[in-house]
Amino acid sequence: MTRLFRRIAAMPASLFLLAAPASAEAPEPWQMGFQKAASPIMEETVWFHDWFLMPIITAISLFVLALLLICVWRFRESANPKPSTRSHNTPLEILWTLIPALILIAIAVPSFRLLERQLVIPEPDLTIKATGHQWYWTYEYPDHKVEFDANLIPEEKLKKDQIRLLSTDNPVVVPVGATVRVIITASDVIHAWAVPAFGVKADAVPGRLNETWFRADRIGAFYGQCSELCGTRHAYMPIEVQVLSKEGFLRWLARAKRESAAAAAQKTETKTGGEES
Ligand SMILES: [Cu+2]
Repeated sequence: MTRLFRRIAAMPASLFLLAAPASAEAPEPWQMGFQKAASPIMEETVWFHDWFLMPIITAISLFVLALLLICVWRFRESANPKPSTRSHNTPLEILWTLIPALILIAIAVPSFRLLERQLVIPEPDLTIKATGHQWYWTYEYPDHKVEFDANLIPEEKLKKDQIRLLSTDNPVVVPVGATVRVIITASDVIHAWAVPAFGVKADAVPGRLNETWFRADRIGAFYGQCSELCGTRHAYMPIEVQVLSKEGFLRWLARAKRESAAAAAQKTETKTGGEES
């Protein structure tokens, strides 16, 4: 706990100023691209996809299309009553093997760099355990003895700023700028914990712990969904992450601790009460 305080206090003030306007990152109707990045990993993912891979594959597609059109035109039957019998061309074959291999290597370098940054988890400020159930998520903050379930808010109970099929009754809350490690598992079948704006998606497998991490770089609400088909209500177990200022997070944490303690006390009470009767 004190370590978390210290880590948060040590973060540059600019981080909190930059993160001032609250935002919500959720899918929009007819959305074509990614949601706006809200973590360093997602920023790099967006760069890799939009500004690195996309130009390369567009150029390759246009080049192949041009070659095809040239062949169709030049070697059409009417212009070539007697077809060529040429079968191969060694220099050309070496080139069309070597050049694609070099392109693939050029793509692999930033790709593996990104993969490494996703998989090697930096020293976390906060650890959250997410457990998937049919069909809701349980969240634990093991260092702070906080535990709660997050269920979908039914359509008829939605408040003004809540989003249909995405808002939950108990969102995950994290401080802005903190490195959050998420430990992911499931109690029944395979689910997957995913928040697109953070560039995070990991399978929740019963009996196994998966790990991922994110660092939200702005305040706001961020939404994701279970991303592994897990049964009839798979579409109704969303993920909502509220990113708060460090003070807001600590206030929330104090309240959540009290509520978790009260819930745990009530549980043991009903348990012992049930044994007596
Ligand atoms: Cu699911």
